Amino acid sequence: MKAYLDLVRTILDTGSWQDNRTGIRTISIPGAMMRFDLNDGFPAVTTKRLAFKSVVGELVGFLRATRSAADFRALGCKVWDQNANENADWLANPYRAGPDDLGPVYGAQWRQWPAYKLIDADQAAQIDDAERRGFRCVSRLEDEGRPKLLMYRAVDQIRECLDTIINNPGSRRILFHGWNPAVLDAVALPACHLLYQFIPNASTREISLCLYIRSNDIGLGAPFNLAEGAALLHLVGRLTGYKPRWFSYFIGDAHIYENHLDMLREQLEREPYPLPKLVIADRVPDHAKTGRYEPEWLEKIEPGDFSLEGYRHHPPLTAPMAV
Ligand code: UFP
Repeated sequence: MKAYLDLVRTILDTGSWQDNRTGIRTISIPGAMMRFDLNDGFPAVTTKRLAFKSVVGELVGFLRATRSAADFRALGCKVWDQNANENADWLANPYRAGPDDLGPVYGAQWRQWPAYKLIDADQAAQIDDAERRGFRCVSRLEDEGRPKLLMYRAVDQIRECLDTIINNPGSRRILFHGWNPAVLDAVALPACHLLYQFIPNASTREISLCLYIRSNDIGLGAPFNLAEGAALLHLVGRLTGYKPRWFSYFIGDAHIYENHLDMLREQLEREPYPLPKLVIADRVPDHAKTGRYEPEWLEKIEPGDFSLEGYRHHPPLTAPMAV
């Protein structure tokens, strides 16, 4: 995890102080990147303990389109509790459906992106095409004096990525997005990690991931997000028959909160250990061995299916999360 510690150093050396909505200042840089060769091991931070169970609990929740902090807790992940129940703006939001509700965060967009089309009622070819693509008419209405059909479909972006990896691995369009402008006003937290692009290579049978994070809390968020992205790449590789290889992690606003400085300075004093290995349980089918494509494992996977082998780390360090 040298890349992580180097990024911490770069922010401390070259960053500028910034105010933000949380009231806790950050030292920040605009734009950063880390790139990991997963052949060297799984990118788990070793200069403190990574909350791995929480990471995989959250990932499984996302894959099930979870939108309640209670469901995340049941999967072993408590990181959503404060966002659901302690942020004053969200508590006053008219879309909040009650305690623990988060709105359609991450997984709801990954698995059920709400896609609408407004088509002129006389455009039969467009309506046929939309229906072939799974859109259904949900309403007929008048728009600027013309009759229209409002058509809807929930897009399972992840499933479509897997299908494309299987059927058209040369595609450079295998991506899913978490930033849906139509729901930004109705979620506890607008997506931070928001664009995931898979790049399979049919000749090497390797698959890589480019991940873009618009805003990243380098002390607490980045270790979590790195592990989660890498675990997702391992799972996607397993279900499609590709070996996970390069993981490129791009950040927009890379920042360290003022009250995380002691934790990070302590980590810079610590010598990193060799990286562990990620193991996915045998019960999860390996497409490379079975030749069968079983995407339903996106929902069947459990947090306990992921484990770290040989994870050696320094003692835990904690710091408050800015909400
Ligand atoms: N944050 C992360 N990773 C995440 C996540 C949140 O680093 O996966 F959900 C941090 C980034 C930022 C804060 O410090 O949470 C979100 O605040 P804002 O929306 O103002 O960028």
